[in-house]
Amino acid sequence: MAIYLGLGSNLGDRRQNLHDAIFQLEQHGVRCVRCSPVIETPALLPPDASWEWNKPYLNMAIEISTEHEPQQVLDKIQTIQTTMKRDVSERWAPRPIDIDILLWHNDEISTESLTIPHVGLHLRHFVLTPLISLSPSLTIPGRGDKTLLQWSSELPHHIPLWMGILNATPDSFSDGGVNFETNALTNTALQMAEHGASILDIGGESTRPGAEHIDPEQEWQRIGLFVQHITNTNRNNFARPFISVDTRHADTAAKSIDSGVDYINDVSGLSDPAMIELAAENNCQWIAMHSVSVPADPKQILQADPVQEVIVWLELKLNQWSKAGISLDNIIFDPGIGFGKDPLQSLKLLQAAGQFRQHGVRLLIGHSRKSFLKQFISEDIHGRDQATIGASMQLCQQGVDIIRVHNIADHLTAYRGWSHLYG
Ligand code: A4P
Ligand code: MG
Repeated sequence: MAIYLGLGSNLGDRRQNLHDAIFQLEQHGVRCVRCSPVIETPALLPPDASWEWNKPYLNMAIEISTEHEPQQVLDKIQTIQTTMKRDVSERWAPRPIDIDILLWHNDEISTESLTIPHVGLHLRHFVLTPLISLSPSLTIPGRGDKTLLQWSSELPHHIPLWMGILNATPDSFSDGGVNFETNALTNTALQMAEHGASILDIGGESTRPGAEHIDPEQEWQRIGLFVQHITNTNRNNFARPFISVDTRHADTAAKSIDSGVDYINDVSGLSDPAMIELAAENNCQWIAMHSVSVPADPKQILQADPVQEVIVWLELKLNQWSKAGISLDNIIFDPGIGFGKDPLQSLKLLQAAGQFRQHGVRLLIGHSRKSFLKQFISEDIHGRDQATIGASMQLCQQGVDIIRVHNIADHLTAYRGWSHLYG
């Protein structure tokens, strides 16, 4: 077990406030060991709140280490909140910063000023989503053996992490070529983060049907400068966008990890033993996708019930990865929409998405602009984006942890509308 804090801000420069608060915690001897990605969340309000309080939050969680006792950390939190001009006169009023102690190892503490685990942690997505991105299999002391992933699956709706797609490929199927330069990539990345992407996924190899194979050297030539630039720029930023590298090459994955990326997105589902070894040795997050062939080959598709086939594959792989020494807390499963599935099979996988989360690992879905959408909408990218957004809202309902899309700005707008109706 470890110690976790939750942070929220819905006044002023929210991202800067989160960063400043963690910086100040460090000055007070509360060291940040790991940060979660930052998410935007609709404000949870008391029943009699004024409409002016309804300002969206940015939330995140951090794992800390400290020599201080819990009450001393609470005192330091309150000092920081005061320094950052937090008005505590009204409970749940908008605030530049709120810092809560969520978990303190396995301890259960109940004093006049402190309740740990934090009350309501298991019922709030704005706490669960960031915590799950750090430690999905954590249990809550005093609340049985349900994991955080299971607690969140039981809630009626969900706050996902939005992952923005950045293609550094001249032949990619959707925004091919546009982002080929490091500067252009950096601009798009910053824009996506501003629009609400928690994670940016950069890829140098197209995996669309018929795409050309490239070797790891060519791949790194396409993405290396950008990856190094963006990780260096954000190295000391606690509230930074997280970086993922989309690669099936262990060499590229190793270079990306050395550069400080947070996720490796492997469309071959860790099929290369060198990738498994790398995943076992590094405490990075790994997205493992089910596929029948990479690049996708429309002639090679699953033969039976796609949901069952994918679940059988997942169970087999989880067993294999765990035997190889990979922590399953670091694995994110992707059923691979369109990779060896016909359009109807892709739809069935999307309809059943929530089920995959019952296998103890987080779930990512990447359906954005894919060709199965052509079955029921017009050909153009705009139409595909709108159909993608419609499907994404249903995926939020099903509890998908990470949704990987091209059009972050429109997704966040649609999501704000959808999520606010949950109150
Ligand atoms: N206190 C007791 N236990 C703790 C603990 N584990 N950590 C006492 C921190 N404080 C704890 O807290 C009020 C008192 O709770 C403290 O003096 C301390 O002695 P506070 O953080 O100053 O006040 P608050 O935040 O207004 O109340 P509370 O009960 O902590 O509420 P929450 O849970 O922080 O909820 N919507 C979104 N989307 N995102 C948010 O982050 N936050 C809130 C506040 C409401 N809606 C939100 C969010
Ligand atoms: Mg609070």
